Amino acid sequence: MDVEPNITIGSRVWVEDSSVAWVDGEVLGIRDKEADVQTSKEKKVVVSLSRLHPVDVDIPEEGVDDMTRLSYLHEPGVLHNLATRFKLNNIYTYTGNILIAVNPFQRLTSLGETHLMEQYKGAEFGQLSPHVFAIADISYRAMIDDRKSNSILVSGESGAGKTETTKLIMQYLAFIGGHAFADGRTVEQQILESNPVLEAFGNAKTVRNNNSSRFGKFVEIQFDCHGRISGAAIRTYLLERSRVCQISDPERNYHCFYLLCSAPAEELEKYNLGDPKSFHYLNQSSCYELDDMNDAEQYLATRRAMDVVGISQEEQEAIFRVVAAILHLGNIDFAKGEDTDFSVIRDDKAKFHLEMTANLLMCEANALEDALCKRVMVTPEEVIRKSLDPMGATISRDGLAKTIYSRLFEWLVDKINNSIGQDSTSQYLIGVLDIYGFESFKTNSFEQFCINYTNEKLQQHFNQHVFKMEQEQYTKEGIDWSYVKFIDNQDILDLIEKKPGGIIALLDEACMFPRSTHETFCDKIYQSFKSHKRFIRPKLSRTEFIISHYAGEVQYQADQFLDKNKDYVVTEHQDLLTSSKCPFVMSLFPPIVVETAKTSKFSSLGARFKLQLQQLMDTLNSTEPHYIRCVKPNDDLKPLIFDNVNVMQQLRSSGVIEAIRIKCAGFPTHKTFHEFLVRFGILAHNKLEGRDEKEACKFILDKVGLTGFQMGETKIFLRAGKMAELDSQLTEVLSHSAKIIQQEVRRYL
Ligand code: AOV
Ligand code: MG
Repeated sequence: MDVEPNITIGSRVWVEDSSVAWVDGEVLGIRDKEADVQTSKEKKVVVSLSRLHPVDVDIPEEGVDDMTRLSYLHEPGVLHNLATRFKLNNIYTYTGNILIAVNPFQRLTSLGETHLMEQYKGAEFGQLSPHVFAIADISYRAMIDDRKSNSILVSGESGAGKTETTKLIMQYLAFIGGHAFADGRTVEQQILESNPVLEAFGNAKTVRNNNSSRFGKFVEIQFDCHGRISGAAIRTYLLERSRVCQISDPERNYHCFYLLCSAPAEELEKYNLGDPKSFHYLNQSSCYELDDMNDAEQYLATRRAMDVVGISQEEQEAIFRVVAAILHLGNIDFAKGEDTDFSVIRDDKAKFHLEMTANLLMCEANALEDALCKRVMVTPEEVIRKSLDPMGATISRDGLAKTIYSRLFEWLVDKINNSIGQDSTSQYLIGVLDIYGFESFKTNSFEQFCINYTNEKLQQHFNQHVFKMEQEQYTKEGIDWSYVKFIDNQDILDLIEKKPGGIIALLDEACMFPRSTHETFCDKIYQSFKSHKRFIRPKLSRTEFIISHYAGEVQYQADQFLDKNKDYVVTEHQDLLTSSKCPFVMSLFPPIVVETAKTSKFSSLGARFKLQLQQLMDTLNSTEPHYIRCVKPNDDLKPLIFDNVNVMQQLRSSGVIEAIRIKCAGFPTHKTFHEFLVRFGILAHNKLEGRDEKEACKFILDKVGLTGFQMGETKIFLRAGKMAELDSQLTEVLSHSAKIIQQEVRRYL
């Protein structure tokens, strides 16, 4: 990238193009600072020389498996390399030690995964083609060798393949750290089977992904001193609650609702379920079935997975009873009562669903009706019973559905954690992070705000790791390296999370003031961030705001921010469910101790989420991170299509291009003197006697005449491509007799 392009007549160049991002062409003529270029799209264009990039003519036809081997590191080079490899079904490519994974939207392994895992086990990094298994393997080796926790952070936009990638990592770790001869339910089986359970309840079809995770997940796999899996902890982040009662066409609600509607007949009878089209929470969208998912089979598979993770038959039954209850709950409609504005249950059909819901939740139908339609207000003077109008009752009903569902999800996560068990003696772990990618829709609410905030946090972690660590290392080793600038996003994080004064803090303030509305909240933030360069006030709206995120601008609609930020359960709902005769339902709503209810201040989802994120960052900071960047090749979710413009946008916004630039501007390969000697000592032809490690390394480098390296205090730093040069020399030298010499060198060391 820092190579000054040497462009002359006849040069092959990349030219920017609106439909394919970059198109290649040949320079026909040069005038001043402009060139005439004939593109391969049969077009003649005039382009400023500064906007042209030379085509890398040296790279093999099939591309290179590590971007740092490209001779020119510019956007078109990187994009072209990924596209070339994708066509050959090589979906994985390294950039140094970052793995880029392009979603193939089809199964590619022909040999079977176990065979593949065998190959990657203990293989030297970079020796085999890039793969998720290689990243999992180095994380595991690093944990064992350096006695340090590691983490693997998987990121990418919705549908890019994060969850599938995470499952491959978990599969590999279970393979390498599993108990090969153990019988029964092993820890690793439980860990793997937690995925289908959580997906059934936490994933749904969205416009971006048929199996979109609507929660974030950090799985901490614990190992004992022998490197065997000894426990695990699953932490989840912010499940999207609104989906339970509100979906847009052509999306779906959470999978579990459809699975249950496809359960065996006797179960449907028990729960009085049938056609999903008859339920309000499902029929707001016309999508019921998914091409690649058989709900009936999936229902049975989920039940089996629940068995494995230790959820008993009785518990499973109770869980699905609650799922059915939510469907019936959604069908309880309200109408205005005679002579009043107060609401009553609309008709016999709605009454039937009320009975069914009460039945399944094991509470009194009358009590349920009251909890939905009435509120008790306690003032210092008196207790007022207020009836809600039909609109208010509907909101109350949906609130109840969301509360029950989110408690159910939390219960599942707790149950799985308890049943897998934590190894409190474990010192090392590998954490795997699969969190929702950056989102920008037509309407963006509080959920998108939190999701994008998460991504800002992770981007900062990535920046700090890749860039700052790289620089710090150069400084520590005394390497001369001119400072390369990178985009820091601390200013966006300050805007969101600074205390006091950030958006989350101001939102909490607004939530505590009884008279605030989303308009007053917006006024406040417009005022506070008037001159913040990451904050934009849209011209035509008084209830929206724009944040200029690292990955692009997102316009947020603030109208539901206050409601969604309030984290409380309506007392009437709480009382209703605490008094359920079903021990399971009761356990979802343990009674609130009166004292804390009175004294507890307002609890905010934003603040809680911020704290959770901070804890996650603390955990990540104590580990050695590895990054996987997932890329979605097209928005049609189809195999074999590689949409250049779309991919380019993702590479830019994920910081991959920036990371490549930084890496290659410096010295991407680092080896300790010792590592270097073990690998290349043989190039010295047995002349290392009497030299210390550093001198020995220098001797070898001079001997082979290598340029583009620097000696640090403890390590050698090589420019991009230099390792390959050394390796080819090594291949030449390695002969039968050379092997004997190497043994001697080793003995000397
Ligand atoms: P995501 O986790 O990144 O989105 P997924 O991992 O769910 O995306 O992938 C989306 C779909 O792409 C999957 O359901 C598969 O059909 C396909 N897919 C992904 N990776 C592979 C692979 N390695 N091999 C074959 N097919 C794959 V979201 O959860 O929406 O941000 O919130
Ligand atoms: Mg996912």
